[in-house]
Amino acid sequence: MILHGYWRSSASYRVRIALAMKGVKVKQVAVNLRDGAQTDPAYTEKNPQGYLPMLELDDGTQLIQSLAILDYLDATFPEPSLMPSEPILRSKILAASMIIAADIHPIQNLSVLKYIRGEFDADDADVKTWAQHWILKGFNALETLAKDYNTPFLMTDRPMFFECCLIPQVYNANRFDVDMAAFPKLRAINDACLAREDFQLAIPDNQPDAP
Ligand SMILES: N[C@@H](CCC(=O)N[C@@H](CS)C(=O)NCC(=O)O)C(=O)O
Repeated sequence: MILHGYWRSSASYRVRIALAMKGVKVKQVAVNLRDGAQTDPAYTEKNPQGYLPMLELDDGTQLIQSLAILDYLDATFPEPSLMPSEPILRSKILAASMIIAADIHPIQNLSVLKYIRGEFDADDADVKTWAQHWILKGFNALETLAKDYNTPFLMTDRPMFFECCLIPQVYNANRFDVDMAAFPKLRAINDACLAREDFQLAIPDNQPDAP
């Protein structure tokens, strides 16, 4: 399998975590977001959306959308599972993951930030205020949801689907200087995950294309 990704792409980072947790080795191909390689026809003919990541299977099948890729990996390499089997807990973990993947991350994606700079004259400070606003809103909701669970990870005793999404989003929050003081549980989850060897394999700085 080939993972088309970028060291700093948080959606690629989600997939790298899942692969590392499951001990699945893939070839990594870097698509340099800073150079705009995601809009190059060589890439968009594989992924017309022009976003990372994309997982190319050995038979050439191309899978896009990080959460759909996590779902594929979980179905194909079931151990350790990323989702509990109990339907309510499963739904709650998926909902928490979507707070990140559907509600926080898309509005501070590279192309969105480029758009607000270009169309609305946003400068670096505006962009930072914008990103911090949406990250704080989502993290507030997650910290509140976490209060119902006395567990080391969001709602479970080991990292699962949600943690594949959270740790890249915290990395992203740090890039935007988000003050994490109000989120003790999210910080504890982040620390516990980053203390693990599998999460370390997936961190941006440990990728072959990291400068
Ligand atoms: N919902 C998509 C989001 C993918 C996405 O936004 N990827 C970013 C990198 S983290 C990207 O490729 N951005 C390129 C751009 O905005 O031009 C997923 O989860 O895979």
